[in-house]
Amino acid sequence: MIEETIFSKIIRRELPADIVYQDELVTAFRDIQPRRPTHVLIIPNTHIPTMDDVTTADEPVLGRMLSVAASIARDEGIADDGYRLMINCREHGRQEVMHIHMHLVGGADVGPMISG
Ligand code: DGP
Repeated sequence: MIEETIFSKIIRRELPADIVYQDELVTAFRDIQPRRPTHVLIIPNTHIPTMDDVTTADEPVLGRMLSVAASIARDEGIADDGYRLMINCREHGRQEVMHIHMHLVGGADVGPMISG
């Protein structure tokens, strides 16, 4: 069995987190190290370690992650000015937590897409 991460415990509410949205497919909570005024992580409730593990069977949850991100952005009042969505994958993507998560970042200019 692939080892679960701290995010599975957040989904099951065994560890504290500022959860802003949860349904049968996804959970969204505020990042512990926010890079901008709004920094929310949207994750599948099932454990998918990396984007490289995604299959066509995951399309419903991946679509839900996007629609929930758009909805949260509107709720946060950052949609008109815009925001960035990011999913990091493995070493070169600097993925730290091996449970796929989409970063929703905004509330201020997020800078160039890739620095350096
Ligand atoms: P990434 O580099 O894409 O794997 O980003 C992982 C993010 O997860 C990072 O911005 C910090 C956040 N994070 C790590 N552990 C926790 C936690 O226990 N709670 C919350 N809310 N966020 C966490």
